[in-house]
Amino acid sequence: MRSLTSIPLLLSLLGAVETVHAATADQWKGKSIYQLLTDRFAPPSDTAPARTSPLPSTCDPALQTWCGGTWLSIIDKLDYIQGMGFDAVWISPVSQNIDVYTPYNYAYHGYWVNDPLTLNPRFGTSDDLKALSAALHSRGMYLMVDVVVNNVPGLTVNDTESSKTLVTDGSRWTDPSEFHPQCWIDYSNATSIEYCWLGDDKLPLMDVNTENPTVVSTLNSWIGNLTTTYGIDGLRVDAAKHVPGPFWTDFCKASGVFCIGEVYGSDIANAASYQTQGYMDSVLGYPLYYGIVNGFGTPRGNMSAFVDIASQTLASFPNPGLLGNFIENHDLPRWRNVTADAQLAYNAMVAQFMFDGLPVVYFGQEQDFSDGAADPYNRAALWPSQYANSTTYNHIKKLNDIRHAVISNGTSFQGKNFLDSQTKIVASTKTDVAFRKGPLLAVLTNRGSPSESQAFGVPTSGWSSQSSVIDLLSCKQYTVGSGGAISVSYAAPGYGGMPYVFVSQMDAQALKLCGNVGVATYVSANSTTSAKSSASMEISSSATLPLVLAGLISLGLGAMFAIGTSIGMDISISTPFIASKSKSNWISGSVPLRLFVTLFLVILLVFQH
Ligand code: ABC
Ligand code: CA
Repeated sequence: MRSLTSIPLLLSLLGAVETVHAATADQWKGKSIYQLLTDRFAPPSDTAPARTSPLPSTCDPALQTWCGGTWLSIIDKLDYIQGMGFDAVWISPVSQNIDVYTPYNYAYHGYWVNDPLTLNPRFGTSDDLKALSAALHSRGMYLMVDVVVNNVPGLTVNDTESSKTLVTDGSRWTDPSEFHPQCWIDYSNATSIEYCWLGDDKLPLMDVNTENPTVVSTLNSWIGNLTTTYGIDGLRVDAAKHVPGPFWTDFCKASGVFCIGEVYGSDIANAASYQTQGYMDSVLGYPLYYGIVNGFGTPRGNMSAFVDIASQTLASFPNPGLLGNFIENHDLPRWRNVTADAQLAYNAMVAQFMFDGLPVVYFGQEQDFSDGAADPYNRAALWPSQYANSTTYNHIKKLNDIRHAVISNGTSFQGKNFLDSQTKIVASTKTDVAFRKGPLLAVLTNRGSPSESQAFGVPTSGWSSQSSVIDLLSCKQYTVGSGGAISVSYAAPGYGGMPYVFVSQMDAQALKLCGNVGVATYVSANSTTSAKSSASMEISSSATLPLVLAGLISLGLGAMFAIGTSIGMDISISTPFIASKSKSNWISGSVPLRLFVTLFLVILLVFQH
């Protein structure tokens, strides 16, 4: 009897636990986020019927109209997102939009919110949004919702006329006191950015008076309700730079969850002020985005600009680990529209994932979508891609896997783990950059796909000379050269300017991302050219015979050196195995030691054969 009465209580308690799923900045640390537009990510299905009728026969982004995606249809494709290793999904704004034809067509994107307090019926019902939230949580994933409070669409620049339209449109704000007086934003003036209007005279985005006490209290109690009702874990705050900062401090506190703001622009100090002033937990990494565009947007682009922006970012943000790092979004050109070169794109993505911050991948990036130099063409539906298991999909999976593995293993370097170590740029040239974050060393270039018999030497990798390291992207093994130098090759045909993510061999074994990379089981190199011209050593298990020969040659060389040095000759020689920038340290070792090591190697290899 007693147990029967407690069942409903238990269920309601479980329900409460289910909906109250707020996540703090600390809990978001280390997560990676998939950004999607609800209308365009997944098509209607039997379990997710369309809520717009009729739908266009094909989803042409130029039409700027609804294509049928809903909160329920997102659930259909969560395997696809989770399969890439994402921890969180950021969806379009969930609130009611104007539902009329405008000079820019329809509000399929969800940003023309006219009532934050009501859900957008085009995307589903309250139960549907709860279902999406529950589906994500049951996978251990987070839900991030985009929120728009700065502006509401007006349809006319005339304040009084606007008020009338707003009433008939069902707008939350209708009284002129709830808006800032009309003026268009002058981007050279900080006050204007906060108090004037976004949009244009064809579709004004009326600036909400975020100092009006009624507006403020309505918004603050709404956001607290929204996050608890739907179990929202984080907010992407639209147009954050257009609202005076102190408003956000209270709004984000009221939300009870992690807030990441959109501060669109390259001004690092301005973006950093959101963290330093405590306006919100973090911002999207617009400055770093411009850095990546400069550094990796064009072959042999401006790597020093990347290094500059990256260093300033690290110096200016109190918590760069919470920045949202992206290389495309619904307002920007597709990355593959910026660059057609696959290796450049791969390098940019490694920067996005390995730098301090939370990687944010915009849906379609994993399918190399390249149509879309601008809104609305950068918002194509994903379904024509058939959710293919593309190369880039797998690259992203690999990068997420690397992050998960180092985070869950607590892999550390000099006593600091991945999340607690700040990115440190350790070397750069006009075309290359190497940065360390904890146990990982990313070595990137903007040379592009064509191969060239060139190498990039990182003089001090942080690892000791002669130790073994693994590139987690190719699973190839390298030997660190003298003074801790690592040098990478760009000579592999078709793989020219490839990226590298190194980890010590010992850590690689623990991470289990490259099979068993033990001392005796060297991973086969897929290109001998890269091994030869590479400054570093790669040993293939199928290449024992050539190695025996190499050993014998070395023995000969060793003997030559022994004789040469004993008769006072100054011999300097560079072998194909040794970093071009650094000379072999075993060549500079003592003669008996050299001979002994060579002999030992030869015996070992013959045995193995
Ligand atoms: C509509 C049509 C488009 C048409 C456009 C004029 O109107 O759809 O076809 O071209 C929503 C919709 C859009 C819609 C707009 C306006 O509303 O999604 O489709 O465009 O009706 C957020 C959202 C965005 C959303 C809104 C509005 C805000 O992400 O999707 O748009 O709720 C500014 C805002 C930023 C806003 C962005 C679109 O506009 O700050 O919040 N995004 C400079 C400024 C930025 C400015 C940016 C673009 O231009 O500094 O503040 O963003 O206008 C660098 C500089 C930067 C500079 C860039 C361009 O160059 O360092 O400072 O940014 O070098
Ligand atoms: Ca404003």
